[in-house]
Amino acid sequence: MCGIVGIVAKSHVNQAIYDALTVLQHRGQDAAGIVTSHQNKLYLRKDNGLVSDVFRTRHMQRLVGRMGIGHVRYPTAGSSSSAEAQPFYVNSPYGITLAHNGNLTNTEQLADDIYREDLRHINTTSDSEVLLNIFAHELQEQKQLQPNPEVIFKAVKAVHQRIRGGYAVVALISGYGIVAFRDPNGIRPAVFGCRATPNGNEYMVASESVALDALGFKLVRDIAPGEAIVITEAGELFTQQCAENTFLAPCIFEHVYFARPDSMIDGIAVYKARLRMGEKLAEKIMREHPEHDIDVVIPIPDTSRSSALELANKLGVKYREGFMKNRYIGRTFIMPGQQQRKKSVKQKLNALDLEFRGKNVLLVDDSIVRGTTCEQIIEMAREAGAKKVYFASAAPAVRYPNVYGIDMPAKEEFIAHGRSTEEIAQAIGADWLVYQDLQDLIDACLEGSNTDVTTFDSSVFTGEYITGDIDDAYFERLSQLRNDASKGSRTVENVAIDLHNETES
Ligand code: PIN
Repeated sequence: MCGIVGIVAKSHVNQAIYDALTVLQHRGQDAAGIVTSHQNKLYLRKDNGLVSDVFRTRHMQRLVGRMGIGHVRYPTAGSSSSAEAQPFYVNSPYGITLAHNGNLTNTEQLADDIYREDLRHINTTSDSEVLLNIFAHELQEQKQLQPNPEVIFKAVKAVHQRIRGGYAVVALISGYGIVAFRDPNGIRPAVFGCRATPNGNEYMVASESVALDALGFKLVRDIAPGEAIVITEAGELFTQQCAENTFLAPCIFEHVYFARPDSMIDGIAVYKARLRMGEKLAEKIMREHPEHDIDVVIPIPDTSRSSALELANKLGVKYREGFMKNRYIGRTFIMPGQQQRKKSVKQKLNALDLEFRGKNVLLVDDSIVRGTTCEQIIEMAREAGAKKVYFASAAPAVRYPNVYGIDMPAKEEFIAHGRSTEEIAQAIGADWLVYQDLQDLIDACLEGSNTDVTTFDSSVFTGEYITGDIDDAYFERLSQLRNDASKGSRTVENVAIDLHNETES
């Protein structure tokens, strides 16, 4: 998962992009980068680490210019070496930098085509560098000395024809403006907004609307699936549909876990969707366990709080915060390596014994993926004196890999792999376990929303992939890339030369 931002303003954008990246930090904590454009020159700073670690005052001072783009990264493809931090840069044509959220599913084929047919060199294993080179090649094919909206839209059209997968992209063309586009299924989110100033309109593109809110930009709308927008340095906005056969099917996992609750995605209020997930889950619990003896509902912070609250209301049971979270520790889900994950659960969560002692508790989490953290948390609840520990997941069982940009383990590592709900309950040590039904999850997102969405990419629950190009051979390659053993070794291999980046000095 990654977060992207792009701003064209009337004054320097370095601070605004930095601020936006901190608001999008939940989307990736592995690396961060900003590039700005000033008097036809690009200024780049990127490195591994949190936004607050990557950008020091000296870096910020060098990031001059009234337009720029930024990125926060969690690696879904490629290695986690700092050479793969984004944005990426190519000098021809015009000087383009690009940042991307998502995952291309035909990267290998594209990399080969780029080398053989487009005669371009790829220096990393990142699909974003591939995407940038495809875009650059297609722009070059237009043979224009200066870019303009028409040639950019043509290039984006050609990009859509060549690439497959889920992607939300923001690119900065030196001295010209920024370009943003979203895949033909709108799998990954992207919005744009506007802020009026005495000197004219300023525009901003971001992964989530919360970044616009934080910077005082008014949400204009989501970028439509397959649509591209161009904002020139002078502040002119151009939009065009650039893909054929578009069909909105956004990623439902944004609502389950990834997006901030205060974001609106495709007309759906994430917070409201999570409240309704809790309601639906309560209804299922009442159906499956009408005689339940739950004394207290306790969320596993943070994401599941909203669902757990409504779940408790609907069940007519007390809601208590039984786990306190150390807010200065990163999300365990997105820390590479199982050992690291195991260690960090205890550092991250502490049980309040008084809320557990002698009680039958229902723990609520947004989802169960590997099942390692919930197993440890159930153990903590028992150590804190709980009599019985029940477990509810606001999402259905995760059984299939995500190929559109959410980093998930190989399917053998899912706790639900080859297990029934009862077997999973046993494996994680719960007295019983209830999963949300997929239709209820979908209804929770759609009900009461003013949205064009009719269906979601729910492939992690169903194994149905909307882009229609996912086969066993693809999974085989993915499995090799994603098991923890290979992730561990990836960080030391293939460290490419870090080109065009500001140095530490
Ligand atoms: C945690 C969000 N959420 C917790 C992410 C854990 C699965 N995990 C997905 C549950 S937070 S496991 O809100 O960001 O703090 O099943 O892989 O053990």
